[in-house]
Amino acid sequence: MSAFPADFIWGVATASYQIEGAVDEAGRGESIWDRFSHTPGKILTGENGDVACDHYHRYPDDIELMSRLGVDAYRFSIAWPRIVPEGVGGVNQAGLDFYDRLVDGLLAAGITPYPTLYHWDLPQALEDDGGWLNRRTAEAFADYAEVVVDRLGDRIENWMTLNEPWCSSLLGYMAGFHAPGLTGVENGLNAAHHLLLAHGLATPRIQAAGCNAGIVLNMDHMVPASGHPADHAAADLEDQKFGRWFLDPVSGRGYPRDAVEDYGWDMAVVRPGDLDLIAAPIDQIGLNYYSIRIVRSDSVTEADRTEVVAEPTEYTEMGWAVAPAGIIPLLERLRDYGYERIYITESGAAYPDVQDDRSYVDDQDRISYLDRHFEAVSEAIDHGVPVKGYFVWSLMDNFEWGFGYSKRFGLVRVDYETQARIPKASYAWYRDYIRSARA
Ligand code: IFM
Repeated sequence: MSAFPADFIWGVATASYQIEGAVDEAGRGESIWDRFSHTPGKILTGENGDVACDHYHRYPDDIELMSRLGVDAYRFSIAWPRIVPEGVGGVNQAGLDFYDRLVDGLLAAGITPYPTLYHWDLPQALEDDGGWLNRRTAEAFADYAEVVVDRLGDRIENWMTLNEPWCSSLLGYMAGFHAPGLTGVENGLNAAHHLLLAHGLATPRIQAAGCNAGIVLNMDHMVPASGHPADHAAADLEDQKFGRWFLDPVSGRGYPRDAVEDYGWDMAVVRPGDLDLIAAPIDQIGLNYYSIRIVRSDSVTEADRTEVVAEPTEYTEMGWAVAPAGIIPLLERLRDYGYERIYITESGAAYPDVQDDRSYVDDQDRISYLDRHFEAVSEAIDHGVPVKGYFVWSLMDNFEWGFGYSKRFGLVRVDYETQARIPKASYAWYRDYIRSARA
C-alpha cells in the first residue's frame, strides 16, 4: 500500500439533502430540491429526498458505522432551510439543535466534523425572490453562515462554504438539470458570480470566529485529444470554463479571460470590489475529483491528429472514466496556486452493486477504484503537494440528485425499504486500509 503522512485525515462524506430526509420536521423550510424533485419529470426515477437515508433520525447509528470504520473525520453539509427556513430572518433553533447533537455525537466518537455550509439546498423562499440570480442571496448566505458558526464554531475548526458551485450554478441555472431547473448561459454565469460572492462574504465571518474557512471545487482533468494545437486550445478553454471558472477568482486571478469571451458574458452583475471580496484569503481548499475528460476541437479532422490519446477503457456506472492519475495535475495546480492545506473532499464511484441473498455487496470494483486513487494521491504528496486528507464519497448510498436512488456510491449499502445499513466489502477494506496507513 502507499505511504501517507502520520497525520493524514481519513474520512467519509455525505450531504444534507442526499441523506437526511425529515423534510417537514422541526421547523425546516422548503428547499429548491424539495420543489424540484417533486416536479414531475425532473428526477429520472421520480424519487425525492423526503425520507432519503432517514439520517435525521438515525444519525446515532450512522456515527456508530463511522466509528467502526475507524475514520478520523466526517464531512457533511448543513441544510440552510433547517436553520433559516425562509432564507432570511427568523432562525430555527430546532434546526441548530439537530446539528448540535450530531456534532457532539461525532466528537464523543472521536470523529472530527468538517461541515460544508451549502451543498445545494437553497431555501425555496430565496429562490422565489430570484435565488442565486439575486445578489441579496449572497448576503443572506453570509448571515446564515455566521448564525451556524456562532453556534457550532466552539467545537468545529474547519468549515467549507460551498460545495461544487459549478453544479449549483451551471447545472442549476444554465443547463436546468439541477434545482431550480433554470436555463441560459447568462443565468448560469450570474448565479455563479453570486455564489462566489456568497463564499467571499462568508469567509471573513467564519474566520472572525477563530475558525478555518475554505471552498470545495469539483474539477476534471482536461486532456487534449491529440498533440494538435487546436485540441490543446480546446482543452484549455474547457478547463477555464470548468475548474478555473471558480478557482481563479477565489485565488485572486479574476475570471479566466478566454472563457469570458467565449461565453460572451457581459459581466454586468460584477460590481466594483466584488473580485476582491471573492478573493478573501482562505485557509484550505477542497478538491472533489471524479474523472478526466478527453477534449477535441471541432476544427480538427481525425486525419490531422497526431499523438492521439487513447480513449479510456474503464468507466463507473455514472459513465465517468476511471482515471486515478488525473488527480495529480489538479493537485499540483492547487499547490502551484499557493494552497498549503488541500483536502480531497470527495472521490468515489457508483457501481451496479450486485447484492447476494444476505444483501451483501462484494464491490471489488469500488475497492480497486479507491486503492488506485489513494495511490495517486500518495504520489502527489511525494511531489510536494500538501494534501491533508481524503474523504471518500460516500459513507452510504444516497439520493443521487437527478438520478434518484438509482446510483449507489456508498461504502455501506442502504436498503431504502427498511433503512437497513449493510456494509459492503469496500467498507471493511477501507477500515483495514486506514489501520495499515496509521501503522
Ligand atoms: O453525489 C454527488 C455529490 O453531491 C457532489 N459531488 C458529486 C457526487 C456524485 O455525483
